[in-house]
Amino acid sequence: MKILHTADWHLGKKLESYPRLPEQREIMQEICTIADTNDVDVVLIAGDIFDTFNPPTEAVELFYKTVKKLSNYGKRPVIAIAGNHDSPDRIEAPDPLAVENGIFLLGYPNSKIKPIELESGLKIIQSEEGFVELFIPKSKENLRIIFTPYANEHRLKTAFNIENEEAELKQVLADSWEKLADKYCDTKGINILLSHHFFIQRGKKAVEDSDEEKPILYVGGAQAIETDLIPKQIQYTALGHLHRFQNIGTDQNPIIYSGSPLSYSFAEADQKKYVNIIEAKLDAPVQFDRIQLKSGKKLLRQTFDDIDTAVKWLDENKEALVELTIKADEYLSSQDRKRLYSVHNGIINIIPQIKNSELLAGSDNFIDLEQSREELFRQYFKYKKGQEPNDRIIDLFKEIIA
Ligand SMILES: [Mn+2]
Repeated sequence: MKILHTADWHLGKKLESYPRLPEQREIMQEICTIADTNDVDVVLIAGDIFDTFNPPTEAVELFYKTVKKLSNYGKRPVIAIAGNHDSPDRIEAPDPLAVENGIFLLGYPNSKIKPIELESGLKIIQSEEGFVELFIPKSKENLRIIFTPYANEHRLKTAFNIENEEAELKQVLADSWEKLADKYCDTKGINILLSHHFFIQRGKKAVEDSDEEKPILYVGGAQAIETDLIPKQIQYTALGHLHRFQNIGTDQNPIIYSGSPLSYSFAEADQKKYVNIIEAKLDAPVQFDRIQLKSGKKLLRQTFDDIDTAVKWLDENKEALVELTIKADEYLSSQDRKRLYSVHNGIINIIPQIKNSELLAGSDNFIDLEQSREELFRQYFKYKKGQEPNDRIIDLFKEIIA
């Protein structure tokens, strides 16, 4: 059975105010083509389909068109879960229509797919909250999916009927997975975990990633889930959330973030983007081969000492989206600013860095804008309130940013 794993489409996302929808249209087409040319049997989308709870109409249309193409009239099932950027209700809204096309949209950890058989031969064999077993017509094999869309603390507690304030949520999740795996996941089918949460290897510090996506799940939700909590029957774990492709499992037992299909922040500027193609067999380790995506603009960050060099470089990199840092003795004049913008349409930010200004001499007015947003917020808070923000305020700030 061939499975395509992708995640973090963030449809509707802009880079500052620069719209990425044209690139998103291209990349969606590229993913559809990859599914076709690789003769994929199933598509998994591991959350953060949209960038916001209320995405623009064009983004919603693009999503529906894309999953319809991917599903190939119900012959190739598409299973998508909500991420922390998605509204679970919105994700599930088109459900009856989607199901008829073999598209299964899951918003909550306790969502359930109704049994159904399509003309294509696709069949839901059995299902319960957080689990589905499908018969895949093309490969004639059964696929079991334990799924956990993103859920904050409140959603998790509601989904699992938890009243105990102290309950450790990741343990609740792990127990539920184990129960489902023991009940359904034997060697007569392919067994997959599909989730949008933040996973780490026990004892290891979190991998460095895009500053935008890491810390948020510490707030309220299940916190970081150790990978050894994944049931042993699971042959492949398809994750969403981190934007850089990474395997936090092993070759034998892959636990993979497929990453986003486009670079969505300058922190991802140097990343290559992929979808993962998994070849799964009964009772054997899966094999996988990531395919690099080609569409979309490059994100480039560059620092210059003078405007002439910057202009020349901009002219040579017209197709990229760029963040410029200009080191100068004085603040950037409006004339220089104009000159830069006039040679390039994709300038997202110009960050002035003053080298020798009197402003800086012995004063603490200088703000280093290359610091993280959290650090900048800390400084601002201290400046405004005269004291350090406490952990609760920092957590709240992270949640708002997310
Ligand atoms: Mn996410």
